[in-house]
Amino acid sequence: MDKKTILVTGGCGFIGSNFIRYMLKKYPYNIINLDKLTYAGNLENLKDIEKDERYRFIKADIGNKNEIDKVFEENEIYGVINFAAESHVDRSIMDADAFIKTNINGTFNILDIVKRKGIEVFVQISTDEVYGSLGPEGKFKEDTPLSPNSPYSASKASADLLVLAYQHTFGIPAVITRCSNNYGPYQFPEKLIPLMITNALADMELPVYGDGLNIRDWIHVEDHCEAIDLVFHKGKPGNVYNIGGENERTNIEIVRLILDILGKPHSLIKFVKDRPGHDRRYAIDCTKIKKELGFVIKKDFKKGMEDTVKWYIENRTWWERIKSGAYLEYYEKMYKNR
Ligand code: NAD
Ligand code: TDX
Repeated sequence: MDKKTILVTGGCGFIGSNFIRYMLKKYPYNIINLDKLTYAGNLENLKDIEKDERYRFIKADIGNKNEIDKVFEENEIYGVINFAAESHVDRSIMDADAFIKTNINGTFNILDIVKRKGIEVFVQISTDEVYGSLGPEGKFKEDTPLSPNSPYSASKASADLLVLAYQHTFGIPAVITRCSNNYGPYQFPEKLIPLMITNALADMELPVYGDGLNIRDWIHVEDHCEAIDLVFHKGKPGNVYNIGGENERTNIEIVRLILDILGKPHSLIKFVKDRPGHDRRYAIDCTKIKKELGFVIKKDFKKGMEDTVKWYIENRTWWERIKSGAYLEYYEKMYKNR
């Protein structure tokens, strides 16, 4: 039985928690979840597996070198998957400080210990946003030049460059994934889909930025987890793998779909002031991961959205607790008088 230990950072967030659950179910690995528990990190996201003897949670900050070094000193780590990040574009526009500390310095700290310790595989979870914005035609390929537009995407692009430089110079076994917009259970309700679902459930306005015609390429988080699994086990060091849902939608289409699934009126939609520097369109060409690693997109979008809406209906306590805490202050700052 394979008893190797994987270190997952940021496992108390949306994608990380889904990934840990997915990996424990599929493989015999031990998993250490290292998370700082920022506003976005929630131990409740993994409540169902917290007693699993193959799982361990460590509260630590990837921005703190000593804390990271200690985890590597005390454990024999086979592989690392770095999800830990500040992940919300709007917050990076309000204040980018934490984005630099976590997304850039934090990634650097991990790379440095990975170099010193010589682990077997390192996966950096990046994003399609590092490529910038597309016009009406074309898709992002792995060799599309990096052209990040927000403090968030610039911090993720910086981390990508560090990862590639460490791989090139020191030969560390690093790979990068760049995925498009995820949706699914446990997504923090500051992001488009859970914000709109939870606002609609509370009969609140649905704030659509600008003309609502910005386009994102949506992928269900389970499909993203399968893609990361493939990259972790079969990815070639020094390579970047794009991951996408081949599923381009305008924001307004998404918001209307949510209202229709819930049977709520479209009059809840409110067009508000646009996000500064708002990227117009993202679309991912994921031919490489499909051809080289056998990635298959499985989740049908309509079904995935229905399941997701159902999850938020059935887990009202989860998001009501979030929305009544410090989130309230954020919501006021971001949306009041917009
Ligand atoms: P999230 O905000 O839901 O979760 C981030 C997690 O990282 C939280 O648990 C938080 O506590 C933890 N964290 C933050 N700073 C930390 C630090 N300094 N040390 C340790 N832990 C820290 O984010 P998410 O949506 O799950 O995204 C996970 C990763 O995937 C990010 O790297 C993000 O850039 C990338 N990504 C996200 C999407 C998406 O659509 N959500 C798409 C592509 C890529
Ligand atoms: O209230 C809103 N109204 C609105 O119109 C919010 C929160 C968003 N939007 C728009 C902005 C975007 O065009 O919806 C679209 C999606 O917004 P977000 O959910 O904030 O995602 P995005 O900015 O596209 O970034 C996401 O995808 C890439 C994730 O948050 C990132 O972590 C990931 O890297």
